[in-house]
Amino acid sequence: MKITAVETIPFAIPYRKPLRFASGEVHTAEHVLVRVHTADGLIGTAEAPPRPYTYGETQESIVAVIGKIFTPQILGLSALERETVHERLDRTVGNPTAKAAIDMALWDILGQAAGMSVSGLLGGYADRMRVSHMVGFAPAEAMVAEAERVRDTYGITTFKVKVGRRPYTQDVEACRALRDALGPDSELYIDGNRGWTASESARALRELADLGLTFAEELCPADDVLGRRWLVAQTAVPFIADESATRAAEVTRELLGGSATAISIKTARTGFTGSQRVLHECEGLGVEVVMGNQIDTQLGTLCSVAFGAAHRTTARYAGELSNFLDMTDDLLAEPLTIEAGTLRIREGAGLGVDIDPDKLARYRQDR
Ligand code: MUC
Ligand code: MG
Repeated sequence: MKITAVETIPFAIPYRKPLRFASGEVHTAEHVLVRVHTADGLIGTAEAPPRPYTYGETQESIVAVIGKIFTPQILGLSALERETVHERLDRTVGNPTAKAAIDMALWDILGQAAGMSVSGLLGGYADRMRVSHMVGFAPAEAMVAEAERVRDTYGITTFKVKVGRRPYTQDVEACRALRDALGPDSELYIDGNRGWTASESARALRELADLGLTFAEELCPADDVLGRRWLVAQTAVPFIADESATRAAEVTRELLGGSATAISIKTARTGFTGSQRVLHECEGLGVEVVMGNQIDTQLGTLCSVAFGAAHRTTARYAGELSNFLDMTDDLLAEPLTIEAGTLRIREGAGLGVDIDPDKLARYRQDR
């Protein structure tokens, strides 16, 4: 299982409608397909979705760091030597989605070699997850119409509402309209992508107090250290750290510093190995987690559900697994389907990824 090559293929697939949130907007999935090859002919596949405004990665930086820095350090290692692979990748700070894609491709290889699904290898807890849908910025009526369409078409009843606009009252109005339209049985939580100040967040949460929100995520910058501690101390709903807690050490800092009381786990940025470290840390501390979405394509979504369904703690809440629905197309030959509000893992060895060669030829940007 000696690693012989790491391929990086930038590709671009437009969204049917852009996703807008406080730290940016996405019109086209400009991601990188990562394929790790081994001497015995196995190929592990994953995707790296750059979020320039969140982590500073771009398609170009991912291709460069994998090609120039990471690949030369891991060529010749066995796919089984994951700890050594990580020791070498971790010499470089940052670049979370580039590292995560290599990690997940290695797990894909392990699964294929063992003849077992990655989800089974990781923990094998469940064969599916409940799905949560992320509703981006729009006028309140349009956000309600989207949530109702997604509920009626896919049976999804959990929604993460993007907030963080100014004035905050427009987000309060949108959340209230969603609760009124969806009724008490739907689950709602909010994500501010650092858009508000701590005091705006506190005011908004007071005005939303009767809506029964399940979580509030990253409402204000974690760098406003005292402001965020002050906010979290007075907040009755669990407060999720997402982009402020991208690896186990940051999770420790946010939780022990009192700036978060729950954690978003994204396989797109911590792979499977780092996500397990974060998960086990949270379990040890008794902190709840949610499987987040890095605006993944179906390939990234397959990785999220493989991890989320594998463990009891990640399977507890609905995972953010539906944003590929807004894309015009995808690379997977066999599309994912959400039914009765749930998404199943892929059975079969490894991740069960089948890239459609014609679609890859159409969307790749390096030829
Ligand atoms: C999220 O949970 O924040 C939007 C921006 C980003 O970095 O991830 C998404 C979803
Ligand atoms: Mg978030």
